[in-house]
Amino acid sequence: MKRSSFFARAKPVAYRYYQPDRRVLGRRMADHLRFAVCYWHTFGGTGADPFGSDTFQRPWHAAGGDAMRQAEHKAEVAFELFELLRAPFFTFHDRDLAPEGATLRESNLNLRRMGDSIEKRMRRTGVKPLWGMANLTSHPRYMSGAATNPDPEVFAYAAAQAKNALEFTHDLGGANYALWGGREGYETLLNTDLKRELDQLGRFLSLVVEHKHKIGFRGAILIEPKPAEPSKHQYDRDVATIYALLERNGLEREVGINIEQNHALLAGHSFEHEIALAQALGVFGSIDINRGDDNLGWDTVQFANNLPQVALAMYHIVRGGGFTTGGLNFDAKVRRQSIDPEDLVVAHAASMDLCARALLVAEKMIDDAELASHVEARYAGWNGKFGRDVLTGRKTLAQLAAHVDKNNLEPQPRSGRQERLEALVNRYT
Ligand code: XLS
Ligand code: NI
Repeated sequence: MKRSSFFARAKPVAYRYYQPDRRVLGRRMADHLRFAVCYWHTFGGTGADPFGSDTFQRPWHAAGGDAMRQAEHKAEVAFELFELLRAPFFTFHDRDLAPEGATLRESNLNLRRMGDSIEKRMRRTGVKPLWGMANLTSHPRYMSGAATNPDPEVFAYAAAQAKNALEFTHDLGGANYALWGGREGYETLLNTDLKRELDQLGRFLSLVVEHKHKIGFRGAILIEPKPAEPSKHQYDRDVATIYALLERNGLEREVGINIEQNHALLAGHSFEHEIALAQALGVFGSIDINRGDDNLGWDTVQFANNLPQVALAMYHIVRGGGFTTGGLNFDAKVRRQSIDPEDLVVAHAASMDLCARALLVAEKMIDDAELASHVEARYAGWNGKFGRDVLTGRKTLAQLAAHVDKNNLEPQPRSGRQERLEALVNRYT
């Protein structure tokens, strides 16, 4: 592979655990994990934080450069990294790939022009989009929301942008189209009509789903929860909240959920809680894999590197049937001080290897079946006739009361065995 000067010093990646063709629980490792590199943090990141400016000197960010030429350079380096890592997928926002123009028409044209170049690179490398998205957060026109803006013309502009991004993702053969509502929320209820905004968000989602069917896009529509940041309160708070929004709009069979580790943490949940809940509700879609910091209340989006945590997540993912259109998207950024191009390679490679190792742990946990059999045994009572009758609505409250009375029931407490199960999990990792 010819190297651009950007990654000239990066060593070829050797994985310890990630062997794409290795069979794990009846599937290739690569098909379980479906790794994606995200365009925004990885190639758009500058190392800036709220207290300091850029620390990474990416050549395609040089001031005064030709924006389309810079986008081209970025694409060249991006596909080079995908190949170095042997990552099968990437994810993007429209504005990551091509610069915003003076009008929406010009922006769309820029995206189409970059699309031709991206498509050529996709054909050469076999790398595909896991999902595409419209960036409805960065531009000042969206400061008060995109779908939930008090101004219907902003809603229309966002809809036009989403239409174009969805069609573009479709043309590129994307496996999914995703939405995330960083500005779909509020800063203060003092100026917010919450009910109206929820209705607007529901309408927007419905429009996207209708258009997906109209153009014959076969991928899934995904929505990504996050409780806050950048807004004080976001309507797509967590899996449960999104489920309510979907059900209220009759979309629970149309839209899946893209769960992010750090966002789960910010919502006060464990990562595996969000995964298990999405599976229980039948809306599990995909994962933005990263890592938050238990001591910090914000979105640190570090590369996932915690084996027990990722192993439990993989356990739930695989036990729930694994990914269909989804995958593991590295929505993660290298730290402000990780300024070398090689840091980008190492960050992804190490995290890919960690996820592969976590998959092998999950395989052991599933093969061994001890954890699952504990859970099974704990609920065994519900499998009998009485339990089934209760759940299927064949017992009234009065009949249940009579049952207790007649049998003089006094159920005996049984241990939940938490410590034992925690020790069991440690044995696998
Ligand atoms: C931000 C989100 C973002 C989405 C894509 O917190 O995680 O990166 O995944 O807009
Ligand atoms: Ni994300």
